[in-house]
Amino acid sequence: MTTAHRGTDRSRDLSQPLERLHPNETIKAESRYLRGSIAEGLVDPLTGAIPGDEAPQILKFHGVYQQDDRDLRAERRRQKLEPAYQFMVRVRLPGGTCRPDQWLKLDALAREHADRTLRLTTRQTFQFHGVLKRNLKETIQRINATLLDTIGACGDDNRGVMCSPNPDQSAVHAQVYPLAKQLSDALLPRTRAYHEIWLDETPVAGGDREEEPIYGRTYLPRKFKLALVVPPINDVDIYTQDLGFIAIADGERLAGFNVSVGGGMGRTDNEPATYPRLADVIGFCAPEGVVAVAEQVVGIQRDYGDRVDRKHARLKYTIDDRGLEWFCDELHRRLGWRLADARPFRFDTNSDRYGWSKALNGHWHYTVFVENGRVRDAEGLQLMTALREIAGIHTGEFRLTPNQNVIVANVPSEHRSQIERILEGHGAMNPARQSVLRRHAVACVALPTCGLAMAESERYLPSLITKLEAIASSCGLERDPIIIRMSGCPNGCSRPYVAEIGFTGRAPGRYNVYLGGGFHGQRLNKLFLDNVGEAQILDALAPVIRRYAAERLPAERFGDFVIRVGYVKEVRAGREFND
Ligand code: SRM
Ligand code: SF4
Repeated sequence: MTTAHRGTDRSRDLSQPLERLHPNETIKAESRYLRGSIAEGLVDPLTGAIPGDEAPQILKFHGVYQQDDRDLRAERRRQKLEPAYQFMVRVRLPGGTCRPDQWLKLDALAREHADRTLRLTTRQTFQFHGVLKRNLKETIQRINATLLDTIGACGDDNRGVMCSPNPDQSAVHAQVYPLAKQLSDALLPRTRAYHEIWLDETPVAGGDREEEPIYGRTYLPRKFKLALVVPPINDVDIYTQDLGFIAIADGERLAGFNVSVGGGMGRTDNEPATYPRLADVIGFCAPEGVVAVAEQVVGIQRDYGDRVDRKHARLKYTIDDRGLEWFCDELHRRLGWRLADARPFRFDTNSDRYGWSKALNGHWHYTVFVENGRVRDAEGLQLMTALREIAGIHTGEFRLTPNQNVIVANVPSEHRSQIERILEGHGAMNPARQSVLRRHAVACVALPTCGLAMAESERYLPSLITKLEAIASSCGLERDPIIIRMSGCPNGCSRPYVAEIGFTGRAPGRYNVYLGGGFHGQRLNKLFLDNVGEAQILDALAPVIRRYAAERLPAERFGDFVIRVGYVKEVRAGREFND
């Protein structure tokens, strides 16, 4: 299959005067292909920030966010000091897989230049928090020295490509994973800016006249996310992705992929024109067609995505505004061929299976529970040390999961007991010790690093879960999973709008509560409580959970139950979310 319509620098932005567009469009257009003033800002001794309004925007394309420690904000202001500037660095890790030697180097970096933690994200990668400006360049250089990088991990481009990480589930996994890397590389910005700024590559003569064959000089209107999934485990939450490839097996052979488009979580409170949306499955393509489909979907979004209003700029709105039929016609026209009819598939969960599981090749995988993705050493649980020691002896690889856990993958039988001893010695063995609610919970980072957080998430969900556990066990629900996700603001980084119970932060200590998401990510939830504190949350949820225990039908999931008995209305499309 060929790519009949490859993108060139003919983005819709070039046909419109820049002043009518969102200011970020001017920043991108004038950045000389993502150079901006980053290099100058890095050596400015007067501030811990990279100064200027544009540099932090361009920095994101390099996988770096300028942040400040929000725990210190008020005190610093009182002392008339600038905010405690620091940087978050996100690694590009297609499919969430890395080698033990890479783990060891990232672990060392986290202890030397970050906050002595490794943060595993909901898109299967590592984040470093708390990196100071003076250490930023060395941090990125050392990530590159591990043969990983950070380009395209953030910004208005294709983000980290996700892929179901459980290689033991079927022979098809081995055929799907390489495509994650291939897609990530195919959609990478081509500018040499990254190499010049961070890796001291000699600037290309006339560097600002580079070509970006896929993106053009203003890149995409907004971030773009894609994932590959292998049924029956929807761990990547395929319906929340801008573009999804759902593997279809023919026995042990990968026959191809169903293609899904138009998923997204982000919304803004009190702005009903913004809403989460689940992707539509639009057809089937052979494995050889995947890169072409991705390039053309990105091209459509580049040319038709909204460059005026960033709250309306994701692919989900392009599709809802113009219609799915229009989108499919445009895709087929650009491809020069048509997707075939979608094939049947089935999901049964979007969660991880913890502990040991046996792979088809006779090796073993151990899924380690990492509460809310934070790998650190704490009293009674030295997870960071345990994983470092495992990395020191492990002959397989590490796979990060979209639920913020890590799989010690491909362990030969003879190494099993050694791995167990290390985990046991550091309090990290046996995830079954955790309650079933906790094992199915996800929280975004939020405070103190996230500049957009309105309420706590990662630091608060564990204690809320303890209280919900007490309610669940008081009515005999100790063994029944309920998918719980919390985000510190409505942006939805923990994908809370597909959770059976979703929380999003409104203000310190206050949350919206959503009920009724599908157990395997197949349905959006619906607002149940608006802007409430913990006491109201527990008062309102306790009777719902107790009634679920008493009145559920055989095998009925919590999300289905709350709709059947009328706690919330079923949401069948993103546009119904705010009704
Ligand atoms: Fe996210 C912005 C953290 C996955 C939707 N997200 C942010 C920022 C960078 C805040 C900012 O812009 O200043 C957060 C940095 C916090 C910090 O201190 O680390 C942040 N997002 C995260 C992570 C680390 C959450 C986590 O706990 O794991 C995840 C990193 C993923 C990665 O490795 O690339 C993360 N973010 C997601 C997801 C889930 C997903 O992609 O599967 C979503 C929902 C899906 C989607 O995009 O629709 C998500 N993040 C957002 C949004 C809302 C986008 C929108 O369309 O409205 C923002 C805000 C924005 O872009 O303006 C955001
Ligand atoms: Fe920050 Fe909001 Fe994302 Fe949480 S959901 S990490 S608070 S942007």
